[in-house]
Amino acid sequence: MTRIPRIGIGGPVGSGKSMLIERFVPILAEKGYSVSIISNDVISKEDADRMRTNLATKKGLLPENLVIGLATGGCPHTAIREDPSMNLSVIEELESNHPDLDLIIIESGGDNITTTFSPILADYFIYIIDVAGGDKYPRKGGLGIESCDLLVINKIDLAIMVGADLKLMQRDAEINRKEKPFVFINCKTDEGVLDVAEHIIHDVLFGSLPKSTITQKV
Ligand SMILES: Nc1nc2c(ncn2[C@@H]2O[C@H](COP(=O)(O)OP(=O)(O)OP(=O)(O)O)[C@@H](O)[C@H]2O)c(=O)[nH]1
Ligand SMILES: [Mg+2]
Repeated sequence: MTRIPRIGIGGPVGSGKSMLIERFVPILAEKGYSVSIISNDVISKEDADRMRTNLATKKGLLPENLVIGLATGGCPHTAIREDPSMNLSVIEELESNHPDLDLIIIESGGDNITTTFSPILADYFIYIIDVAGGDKYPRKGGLGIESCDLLVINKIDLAIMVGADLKLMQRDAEINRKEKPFVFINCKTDEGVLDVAEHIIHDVLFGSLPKSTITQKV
């Protein structure tokens, strides 16, 4: 069976995981990549429902069968790290029913700064924080911030309102992440979202033409 590349997106409650997905998936779609989303929530399946019926556009982000909601219960990191079996069984089904997919995106339920994905589950890890949590977070570090492949610092529009110093966040991210990348974004205006999409294309999909393009050529 084809193994479809997977990215995991984690971060604190409300940092913008779902909204980031909602913003970059259309960019990938426009470039011809076909994706599926597994949205983990602790109790509800609200985020997945929202992606199926995007209120802003009145149409779903993706066909309904490509957005899967999982209500994992317990601690969100359990379902993406300690025991990813729920997610893995959904992936197995996707790989068997939709072998032409280019990418599977797994959103974690909102968690804490020690969040990481099991390498069995995700090939690439995006950790997203927002400036409203305080400009201390890149400095405080934590497994998520330090070990992720791409750190996303969201809601830069709110910096002025909460007194967050973006220059300080940049300096601390550079120190704590060594050479690894990070981007500042604003999901409300899409500022920086293209950078995230380009990281995904370059780091995860690079070298693989969209399968839809390949199919067209055959
Ligand atoms: N001002 C502002 N608000 C944002 C931005 N990104 C997201 N939000 C808002 O932040 C709230 C939480 O966004 P979500 O995308 O639901 O966050 P999440 O991380 O998926 O939340 P959980 O899955 O519940 O942990 C929503 O009300 C968004 O509209 C941003 O860049 N700027
Ligand atoms: Mg969400």
